[in-house]
Amino acid sequence: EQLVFATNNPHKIEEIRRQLGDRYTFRSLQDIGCTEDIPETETTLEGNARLKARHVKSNYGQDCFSEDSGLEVAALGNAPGVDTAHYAGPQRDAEENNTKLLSELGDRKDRLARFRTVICLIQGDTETLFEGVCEGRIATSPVGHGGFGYDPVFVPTEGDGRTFAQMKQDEKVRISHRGRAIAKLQEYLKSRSGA
Ligand code: ITT
Ligand code: NA
Repeated sequence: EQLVFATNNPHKIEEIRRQLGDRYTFRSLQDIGCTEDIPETETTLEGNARLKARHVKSNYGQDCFSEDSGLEVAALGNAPGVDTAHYAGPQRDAEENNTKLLSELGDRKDRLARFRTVICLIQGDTETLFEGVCEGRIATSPVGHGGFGYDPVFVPTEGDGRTFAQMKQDEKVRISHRGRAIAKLQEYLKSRSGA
């Protein structure tokens, strides 16, 4: 079965492929010819997830799902939240985001954080949201080379003290925010297909 995943982030596609295997084939925004920027102007992950999926539905007429993810750090009032992708500024890369996060936290003892993913699925005129959360803490310096984004500075509570960037992709996906949201999406699709 073919599903349109309204994303420009190749790491997200890679993780979902890893998780759902060959049951589905995924088409990205690029694959459906959507090259324009979809401005993420909403103030919540839910809102931005909806916006991406609705853009595809209304401009390309295709059923699809999207996801918006964010890192919420308790001691920073749940920042960066919806600004996670551009925390250090519009043209900044992941390393600069991580540097900014570590400097904002300084040597604070309270380093509790959570990753949250909201998926928005549109099928026909029905919209359904799925959420996945992963609790953890922010490391004192970046460790590991796997994954993407904030993975080198995020240590999940359910793990053994390693950062996401030190884990194999399978390990990460089993406990991650995205993995959990995708598992809910998968259950829903299964129940609807009667399989
Ligand atoms: P879309 O095309 O799907 O919007 P994006 O990269 O812009 O891709 P978001 O708007 O959801 O994605 O921004 C979320 C940011 O949060 C992303 O760019 C990463 O910096 C970070 N992030 C999301 N999931 C992550 C993960 O599993 N590990 C580390 N960082 C993650
Ligand atoms: Na984005």
